[in-house]
Amino acid sequence: MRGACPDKAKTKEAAKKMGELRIGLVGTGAIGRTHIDRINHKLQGAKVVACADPAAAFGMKIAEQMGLAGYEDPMAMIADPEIDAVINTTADQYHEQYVLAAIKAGKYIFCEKPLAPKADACRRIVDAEIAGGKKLVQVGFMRRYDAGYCQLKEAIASRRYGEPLLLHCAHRNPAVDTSYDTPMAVENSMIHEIDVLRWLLGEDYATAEVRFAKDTRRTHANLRDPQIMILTTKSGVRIDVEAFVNNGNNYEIKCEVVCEDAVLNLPEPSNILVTANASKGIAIHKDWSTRFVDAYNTEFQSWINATKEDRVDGPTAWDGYVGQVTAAAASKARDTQTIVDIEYDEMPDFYK
Ligand code: ISE
Repeated sequence: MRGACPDKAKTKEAAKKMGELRIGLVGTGAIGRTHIDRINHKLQGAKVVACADPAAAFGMKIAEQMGLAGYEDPMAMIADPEIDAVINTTADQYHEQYVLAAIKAGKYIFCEKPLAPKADACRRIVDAEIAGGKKLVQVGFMRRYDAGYCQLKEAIASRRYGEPLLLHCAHRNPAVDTSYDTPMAVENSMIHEIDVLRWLLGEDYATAEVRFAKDTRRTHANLRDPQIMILTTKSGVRIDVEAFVNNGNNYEIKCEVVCEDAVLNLPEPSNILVTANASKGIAIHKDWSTRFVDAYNTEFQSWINATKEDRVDGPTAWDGYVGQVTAAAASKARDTQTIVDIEYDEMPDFYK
């Protein structure tokens, strides 16, 4: 049911007059609200004019607080002709239904990672998009927009340092809460490495393996922490990724690419060096929202621009599918403590 009051309807009208993309966002939790704020106050060419949440009352409350049109039913918002494009920041289990609804409505949709929690659900999205005959889906793998990863990609692609041979990576969070369990290290955290390293190297994976280390004293009964994921690519590049999500210190993402003729390291966005109280210090990142703030801004500005130009130019539904097939293989490898071969369906011409 629609819940827009007249002045909020005017917001949509005003956005239309200015030639701005009118976005409806489903999933009004913290990340969704951050994206509303970034689009409405920092970026150009679009406004989030409406929102909804699977928990209808919560979505309506956020709409009221943020001055947006609220919809009790997210499906009604997605289908509304006043909405040009959709952002999906719901919990993972809701992703598929809203992405399929946007495809059915012929609207561009940005879906936060993962595209869906299971590979078969991602494949259904891929099939629906192909059946609709038009690419509409972008997945929120924001690391592809990080300036440091872009520099690494350019350096690797140029081959001026020879072939990449080995990658040593780390994904460290200061702390996670007790709802974060062992599978989430792959499915929620290292899914970023699964996507961005495949993009960096420009090739798919062949095998996955996950091993545990000695557990930190900070962990709990449902979480083995740290873990190491080992991937090999089809051409034989070997990658190790440490996930240590209760490191007690900082949010730190490392990526070292060992090439034949050089070692390349991912740079971090720098902070000022402060001299005070008889010491010198540089503030560290405590979480991903500050570490990747520029990447998020670039990602959404690029999505807005491409959507207005009637195209998708970021990570596709196919990338979302490949990510989940890889994550499923890594999860199986962890549960069986074996090395698992990764089998993807053949890439449809539609995505080539
Ligand atoms: C979180 O869900 C994210 O997506 C962050 O980017 C990641 O670094 C963190 O480990 C995840 O829990």
